Amino acid sequence: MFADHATIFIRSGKGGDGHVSFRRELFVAAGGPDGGDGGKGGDVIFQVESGMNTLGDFRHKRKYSAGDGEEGGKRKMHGKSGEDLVIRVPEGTIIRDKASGKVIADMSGENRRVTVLTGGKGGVGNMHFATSTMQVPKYAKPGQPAKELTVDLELKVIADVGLVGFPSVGKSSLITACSNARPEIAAYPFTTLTPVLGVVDFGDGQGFVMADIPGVIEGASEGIGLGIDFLRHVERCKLLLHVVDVAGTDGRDPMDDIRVIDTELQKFSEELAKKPQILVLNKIDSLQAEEGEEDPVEKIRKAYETDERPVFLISAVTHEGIRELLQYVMKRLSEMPREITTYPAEFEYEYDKGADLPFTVEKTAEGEFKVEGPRIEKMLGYTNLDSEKGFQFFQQFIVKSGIQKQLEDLGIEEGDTVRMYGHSFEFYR
Ligand SMILES: Nc1nc2c(ncn2[C@@H]2O[C@H](COP(=O)(O)OP(=O)(O)O)[C@@H](O)[C@H]2O)c(=O)[nH]1
Ligand SMILES: [Mg+2]
Repeated sequence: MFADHATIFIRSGKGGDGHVSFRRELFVAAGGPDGGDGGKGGDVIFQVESGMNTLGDFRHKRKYSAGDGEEGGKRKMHGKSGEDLVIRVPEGTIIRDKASGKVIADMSGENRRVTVLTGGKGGVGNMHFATSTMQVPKYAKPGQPAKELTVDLELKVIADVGLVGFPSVGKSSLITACSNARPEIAAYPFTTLTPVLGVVDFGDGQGFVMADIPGVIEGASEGIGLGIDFLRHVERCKLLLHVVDVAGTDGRDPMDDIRVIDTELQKFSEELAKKPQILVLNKIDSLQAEEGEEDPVEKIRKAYETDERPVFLISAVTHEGIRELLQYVMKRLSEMPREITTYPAEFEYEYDKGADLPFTVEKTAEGEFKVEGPRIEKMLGYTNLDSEKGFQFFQQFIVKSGIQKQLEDLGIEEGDTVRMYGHSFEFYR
């Protein structure tokens, strides 16, 4: 089946560690430090690939990692940088942080190439640590850790005009008749499984993009069948062409069809239902006036036509009426703002600088616990526990770092004591 969403795991490259080494020269027992810097980790970059129109590739591969930076070397050798990873996506893909649902980037409009995770910086080598008092530094800075994120990808195609309607009403035939798109056309439902975009060219750089999406079936907005997955594609369209089989092929009742599609759009979203719409009555070439029955076109006009939703008669087979329809569409579009709906970025990667440093949590006596390690030392070093803000930060740290969970696993109770580097706290949830 067509994929218009996917969940993947992305990871930028770790920075290479700084190197520890010393110059070795003839007749010199121990030269100065000459350990070089680590290379930078690779970035994870998303890039729009024209012509790509599904997220299908992401179903087979779910993990994406950029290259790690290499460690620095002897003789001040700089470590090699890790390779950037470029992930290609169709235009209109929205990248979200899975945990929070926040938008990281909407790959549409100006956003053709976006760096989502930057690689870790390389650590500096021991050559930078020599001072007059420390001439043989045996330490270098480790590279920054990799950044990792699970992201949801969602494709909402970008088109000015979207076709909606039941399967087999002639949507694919219409887009074929008026654009460069060549979707499958068949007498049975569900032939169109991927959204197809076509350019309707009016010459002189004038024109618009039309999207053919799979037919909406009854109950689509409740997730029955395929329909609902596809309705989201027309959310960004400026105008909907609601295509109807006015000839009532295979016993369809066009009056019923219009009512059902209207309710499905309404149920999907208020916004979709309110989008400017044109009722396109297709297959007028095979319309047969039944003896004694009211003309279906007249019936539809009476029941559904309004100033906001005009009715057009066409035949996607004989092309009758298509010119007039397209000219009207152009006119309506020209009255609308040019921009497409894009989603602003709202997510920023929170980089926990000490996350790679270790700590330990232990029970030292009945009702007494001790937490220590470089990660705690570092945090206490930059946190002022006497200020309200500082203390709030400290409390969040205890939860976020997993310390609280570990204390609870060790059976801590309210009122117990927790010691950290000379501070002692009473534990409350
Ligand atoms: N007579 C007639 N048949 C049409 C017309 N448009 C489409 N069809 C036929 O209706 C069937 C479904 O068409 P298709 O474009 O695949 O419908 P979709 O499912 O809405 O994309 C095909 O057999 C088409 O040949 C039309 O204007 N007149
Ligand atoms: Mg189709």
